[in-house]
Amino acid sequence: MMKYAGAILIFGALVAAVPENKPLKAIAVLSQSDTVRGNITFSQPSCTEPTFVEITIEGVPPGPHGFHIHERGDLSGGCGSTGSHFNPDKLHHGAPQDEIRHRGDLGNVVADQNGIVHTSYSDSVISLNGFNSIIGRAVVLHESEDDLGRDTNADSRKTGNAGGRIACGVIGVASHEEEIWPCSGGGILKSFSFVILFASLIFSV
Ligand SMILES: *[C@@H]1O[C@H](CO)[C@@H](O)[C@H](O)[C@H]1NC(C)=O
Ligand SMILES: [Cu+2]
Ligand SMILES: [Zn+2]
Repeated sequence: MMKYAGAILIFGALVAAVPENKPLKAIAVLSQSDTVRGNITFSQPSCTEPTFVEITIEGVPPGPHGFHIHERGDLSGGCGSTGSHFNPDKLHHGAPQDEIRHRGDLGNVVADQNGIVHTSYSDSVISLNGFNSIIGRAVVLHESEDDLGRDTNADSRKTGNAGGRIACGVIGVASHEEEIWPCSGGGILKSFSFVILFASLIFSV
């Protein structure tokens, strides 16, 4: 019995010693435009924390432009084949701050007089892990301003009337292999390891 307890103790200690989660990182590089260039990076410090979004785009007509995550990372037909706003919860279109919004609703980005967008913020609705992860979906920059669901016409609560799609990019993994998606299962194994560790401590005395 003592022999097994010792082995279990060592196993438990090893699993419990697995380092804490590293931030999950993703990137979308805008394409499908002759003039617009842009990098959008996403970083989530842990499985449940808000996702930090950093947006750098150039070559954009000055002013506000709808900026969303669309459901498909399919650029086979250009930005047109990325589908609708990412909306797994089947809610209506809204502003990023709204309780009721599409998961993909990131509102607008504003280009300055030089056509540059440079902004960053945290969003607690989009996630880089789990069932509703945005990995593999697409970022889309629109021609017009997103009305954030505030207009009276029917499309306002569907698309925000943001107009044509001027550039888009697929959201891909940007983490190192050893940092990859520790959220699914890792947490359970880790908490279970403490139970084993504790049990083996009791058995070994
Ligand atoms: C996107 O990232 C690449 C690589 O870091 C960089 O060379 C390029 O200038 C960036 N594009 C924009 C628009 O910031
Ligand atoms: Cu859109
Ligand atoms: Zn929407």
